[in-house]
Amino acid sequence: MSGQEEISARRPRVFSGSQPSGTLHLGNYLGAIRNYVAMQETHDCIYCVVDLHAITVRQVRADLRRNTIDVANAYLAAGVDPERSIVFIQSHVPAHTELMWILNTITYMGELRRMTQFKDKTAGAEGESIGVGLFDYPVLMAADILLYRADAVPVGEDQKQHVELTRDVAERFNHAFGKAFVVPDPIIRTEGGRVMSLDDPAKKMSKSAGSENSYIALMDAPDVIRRKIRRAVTDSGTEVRGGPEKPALTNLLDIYSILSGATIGEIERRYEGKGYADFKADLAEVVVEALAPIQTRIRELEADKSYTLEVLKTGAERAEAIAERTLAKVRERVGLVPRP
Ligand code: ATP
Ligand code: LTN
Repeated sequence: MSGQEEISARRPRVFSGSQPSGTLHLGNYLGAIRNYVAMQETHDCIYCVVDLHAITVRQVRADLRRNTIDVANAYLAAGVDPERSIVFIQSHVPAHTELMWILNTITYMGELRRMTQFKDKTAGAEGESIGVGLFDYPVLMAADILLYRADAVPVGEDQKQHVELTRDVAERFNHAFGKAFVVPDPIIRTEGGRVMSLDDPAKKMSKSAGSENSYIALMDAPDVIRRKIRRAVTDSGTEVRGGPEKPALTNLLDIYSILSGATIGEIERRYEGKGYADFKADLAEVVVEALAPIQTRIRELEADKSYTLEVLKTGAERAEAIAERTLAKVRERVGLVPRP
C-alpha cells in the first residue's frame, strides 16, 4: 500500500456516477453533482462517467463520445478536484462488467422486475424487444459501488431504490460466500433530491424524457434560461407561496432557495404583494449567476481537451487498482481458480 493510500484509508469512501446519455441539467447538478463536490471535504471520493449504463438506451456514437467528455468536464467545472478525488470512465475499468456477471448469479429476476426505473423506461414497450441491459442495469450499478467498497453513495431520490438493491445484493453475497463487500448507504439531500420538470411538476426534471423546455441544461445561455423560467408552468393563484397544492411553484421556490441560500419563508416574504412574473424574473437571474462560473470553467476545459483526458487516464489507473483488489477477493470467495 502506498503512503497516500494509507492516509486516505482513514476516511470513509464515496462512489457515484452520472450517465452520458444527454445534456446534464439543473436536476443532475442540484440532486447529485453539487453533493459530489461537498463530500470531498469529509470523504475519499470516486466519481465515474457511466457510459456502459448510457448504452442501455440506444445512443448516437458521436453524441455518446462528446457527452462522456462533457460529463467529466461538468464534474471538474463544478468543483470535483482530481488531486483529491478519482474521476474516470466506467468502460475503462473492465472489472465493472466482470463483477456484474458474478452479481448476476445472486440477483433475482423478481427484484429487478420491481425496479421503478425499469418499469418507467419500458412502459408501453413490447416485452420481446426490451434490451436485457435495461433489465440488468441495477446490477451493473451495484458492481460499480461494491467494487470500490464505498460507504456512501450520493444520488438523487430516483436512484434510492437501486442503492437499496445494491445493499441487498451485498448482504446476500457476504452471507453466502463470506464478507467481501461494504454495505453502502444512499446519501440523498432533502433539498434538491428531486428537482421537477418545468413543464410538468409531476415528473422529475430529466435529460432523456420531455421537451427542451422541461429542463435547464448546465450550458444553457442566459437568455435561454430566462425564457425557460418565464415559460415554466405555475399553479393557479397569484401569490408566491409554496405548498402541496402548488407543486410547480414549490419546485421553483426550492431551486431559488438552494441556489441563493435564502429559506423558502424568506423568499415568500420577499415577494409578498408581488406576482409570479417578478419572482420568475429574479429566479432566472439567480440561476444564471449560479451557472455562470461553471459554464466559464467548462469552456476553458473544452479549449484544452488534453487536461480532461489526462485526468481520466490517471483516474482509470487509480480506480482499477482499487477495483482489482476487490475483484480478486470476490473470485477467491466464489471459488474461481486464480490465474497462475
Ligand atoms: P435522466 O435525467 O435522463 O432520467 P438521470 O439524470 O436519472 O437520467 P444520470 O445522469 O445518471 O441519469 O443521473 C445523475 C444523477 O442525477 C443521479 O444521482 C440522479 O439521481 C440525479 N438526478 C437525475 N435527475 C434528477 C432530478 N430531477 N432531481 C434531482 N436529482 C436528479
Ligand atoms: N443509475 C444512476 C447512475 C449510476 C450510479 C452508479 C450512481 C450508475 N452507477 C453508481 C451512483 C453509483 C443514475 O443516476 N441514473
